Amino acid sequence: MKKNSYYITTPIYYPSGNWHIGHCYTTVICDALARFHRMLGEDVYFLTGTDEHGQKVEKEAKDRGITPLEFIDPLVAELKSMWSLLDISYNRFIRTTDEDHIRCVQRIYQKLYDSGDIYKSEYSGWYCTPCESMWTETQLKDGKCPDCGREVTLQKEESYFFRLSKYAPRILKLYEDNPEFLQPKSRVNEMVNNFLKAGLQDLCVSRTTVKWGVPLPFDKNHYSYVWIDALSNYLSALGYLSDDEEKLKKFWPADLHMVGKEIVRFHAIIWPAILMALGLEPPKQVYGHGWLLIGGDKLSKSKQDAVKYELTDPYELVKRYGSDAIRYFLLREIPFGSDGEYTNERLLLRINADLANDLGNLVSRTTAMIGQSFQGVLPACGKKEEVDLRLEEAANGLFGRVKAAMDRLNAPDALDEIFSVVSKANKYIDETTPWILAKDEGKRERLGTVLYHLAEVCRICAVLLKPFLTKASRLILKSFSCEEDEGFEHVSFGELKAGAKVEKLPPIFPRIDVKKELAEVENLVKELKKKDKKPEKKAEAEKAPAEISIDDFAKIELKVGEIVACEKVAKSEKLLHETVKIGEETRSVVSGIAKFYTPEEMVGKKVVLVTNLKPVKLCGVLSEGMILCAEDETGKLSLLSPEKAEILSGAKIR
Ligand code: ME8
Repeated sequence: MKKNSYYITTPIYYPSGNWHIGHCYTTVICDALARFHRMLGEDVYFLTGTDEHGQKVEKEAKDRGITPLEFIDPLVAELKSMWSLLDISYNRFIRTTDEDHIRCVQRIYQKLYDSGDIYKSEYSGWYCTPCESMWTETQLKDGKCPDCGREVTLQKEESYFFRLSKYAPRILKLYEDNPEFLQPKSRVNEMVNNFLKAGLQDLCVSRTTVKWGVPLPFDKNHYSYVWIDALSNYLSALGYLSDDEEKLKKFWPADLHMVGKEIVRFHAIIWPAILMALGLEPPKQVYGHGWLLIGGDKLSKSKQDAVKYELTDPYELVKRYGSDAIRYFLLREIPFGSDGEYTNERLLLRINADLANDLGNLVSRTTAMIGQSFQGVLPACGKKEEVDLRLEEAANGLFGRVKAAMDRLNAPDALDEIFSVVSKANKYIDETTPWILAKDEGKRERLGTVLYHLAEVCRICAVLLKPFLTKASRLILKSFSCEEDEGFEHVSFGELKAGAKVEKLPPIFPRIDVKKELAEVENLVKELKKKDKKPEKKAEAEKAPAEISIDDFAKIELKVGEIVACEKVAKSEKLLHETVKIGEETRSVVSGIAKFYTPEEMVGKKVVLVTNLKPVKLCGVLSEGMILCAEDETGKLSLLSPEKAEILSGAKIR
């Protein structure tokens, strides 16, 4: 039975490298929760990391002529530095390429195989040879490969399957018996109606074509399915099936898997089924949060390019406004469980209204007044009036209200509670008018009482803000000579001792001129976009094949051909079917140039062809060669032709 511990996880991130503020959302929420639970005195294990295997990485690395790890390592370093900028206090950063993780995945597969939950069968799908990809019937686009548009062939492949179908009734029961298991409620309906009601199909959990994965212990030709590999990180990090399962005993079942809503299905159906098969308890809760939207769609790198001037790069945002401001925006602005729109303007308005005006002003006015009237020494609290008691009561009840919100995982509500007390304190300044009291020597005790109340509210709010604003909270506590590592045992009014040193705190969140800043950001985004384009070009250049020898070149047979007939390929907008005379020979050739040449224009042209390519069928038409074209930056195509028209077809190109 686990006690006084809290195990919280983020999903492990794909090393995409195109990090944006949407990526920070899950991890910042988890960090606030992890810090909150640490301050409650619990033993917290906060796990995050990277999901590094799979076809995409394998291909990206291959295209660049480097190993998958050479491709991934710098991206992982980037992600770690992003977490460090945002003050993310994870206990472990796990990589699916870590040795202990790989070992654990293999043992999980073996255990499931031994118990009969993984069995060998046949997977049939549509295979695209050039892309080396297998597709299901529904994934095909007009019956062709959805990636390259080429013909696909029906193939059967030997694969291993996980008996997911067997677990559907138990998963439904899990939802019924544990309403807290999957939150928010709407996600349960999605899972039940879209997947579970119809019954589940067994899941294909091995690949032979993608080799950048974990080899299966019982069949080395097969590699793990990426999602089983990825989900297992939640157990491998605790030493599951290793010699040391101490952490597992302490932290499993996980208290919370926080995930974006698009991956709830994996966490709330496949994952509990695997755990049931392994004989382990399911996690206590899976929470599917909403997305940061931009222009109404999920913020993603491609969307970011389409929407003009929103700055979404976490490094730039932290550099301009500081990590606290970014954390605050993410934690406060997006209604928890729902989607929320991201714009630079909303971010700046939040910073100004809450952080610069409300919190910043309260702290700088309080510390400045104690400096001016009491030489930076905290005055004693005298006789309390009604207005003081009201503020004191609001501050005293604050911890309970914040905790209740955090128990519901609702950081926006928790922050709302804290900032409502900050507002009350600012209103208290207006009501008690300390600047007038300061002018009257006879009101000195009253002034002391007012400033003491303000100081206490600042301190209590700072303690409660620690999980959210990691830097500002420390600065505030320090200015009141409080221990920076003060925990939730110090949230009652009256702890500050008269005579304590109070240092004047300059504005912790300077006010931003929104109009000016938005104009600057627009220019910055334009600059960043230009820079962004360059590396792409460089990557293209890097992708260019390395030098080849004359022998390599000699392998390509190039000849002049004359087009004697040409027609459009039925059901294709891109393809033309040419009949090409090459010397004595006539060949059928298909080319993707229908957007640039009509069939009539093509007839009679002399062109250059690669004549020793393996024949393929494109849209059902045989192609026995490739006509060469030049392509400019806009994507326009122009045929290559011999400069002298009298050159005969069949002439060799050297
Ligand atoms: O899904 N708004 O990784 P990932 C909010 N490797 N959250 C967003 C977001 C946005 N606009 N864009 C991304 C994976 N995220 C898998 C997980 S776990 C065993 C394997 C969030 O890099 C997303 O919802 O695509 C997810 O929680 C996290 O970023 C990582 O996404």
